[in-house]
Amino acid sequence: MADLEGLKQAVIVGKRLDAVELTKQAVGEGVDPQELVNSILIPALNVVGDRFEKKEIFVPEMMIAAKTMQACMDVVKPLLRKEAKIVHGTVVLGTVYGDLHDIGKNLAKLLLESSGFKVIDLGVGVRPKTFVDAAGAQKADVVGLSSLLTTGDPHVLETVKAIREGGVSGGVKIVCGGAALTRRFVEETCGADAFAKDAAEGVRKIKELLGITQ
Ligand code: B1M
Repeated sequence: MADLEGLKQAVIVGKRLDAVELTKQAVGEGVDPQELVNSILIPALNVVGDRFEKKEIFVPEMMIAAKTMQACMDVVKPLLRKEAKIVHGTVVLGTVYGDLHDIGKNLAKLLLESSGFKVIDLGVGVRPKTFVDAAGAQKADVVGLSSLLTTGDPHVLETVKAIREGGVSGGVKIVCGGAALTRRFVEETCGADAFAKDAAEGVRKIKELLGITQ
């Protein structure tokens, strides 16, 4: 039987080979890959975050856990990726300036692509002007911002303002996600169109904003 608790612990303590092996076993035994990400891999990183906050572990251990999670994601990704036949629109996606976290952004990208969106991934530490330029050049329907650090709040605010004032044509929509953000901050303070608590909500909100019903 799949050792899901063992997998979670392996990610938490950063035992990469064990974690990859247990991931392969789990999906081999029919555990739903999306469920594995949502119920085991992401919660494992939440434990890592809590331990970091309590100063029980430090940046190197957090880094090793993140790399372990990413190695597991490499196993799971091909199973999550669906070939979408329709192109619903273009999303320019990136992590805001000053922030190098990308696991959540990459998950959002995977799910968007599987749901029929073309995604232009600007990477991490993206300056407001880069978002504006890319949204204009790609004729984006949506800009997706990811922000994991509280210190990133001003950058989210500045990016939303730059996009709104930057003359990006066609009323581009802005959707923000990431652990540091709240619905209230995103939708009321920043004036973005929607907050997404997870990647699935990101897809749902984007479809809603673009009036896509399939
Ligand atoms: Co960092 N880190 N980290 N970290 N890290 C957090 C975010 C932190 C909360 C940990 C803690 O203290 N509990 C804390 C921030 C505290 C705060 O600001 N309030 C923190 C800190 C402090 C730091 C450093 C400053 C530490 C230091 O150097 N002293 C440093 C910052 C570096 C920088 O960015 N400039 C740092 C570094 C790192 C690592 C490099 C070691 C590593 C990142 C590796 C990587 O990303 N490649 C790391 C990690 C792994 C974490 C935690 C443990 C896990 C983050 C993660 O990947 N979660 C994190 C603690 C936590 O979040 N509980 C922590 C899983 C991921 C799937 O969730 O990104 O929220 P998330 O994405 C979700 C949704 O939010 C949403 O969908 C995703 C999937 O469902 N979503 C979107 C996200 N973006 C979206 C975009 C959309 C839609 C939905 O657009 C449409």
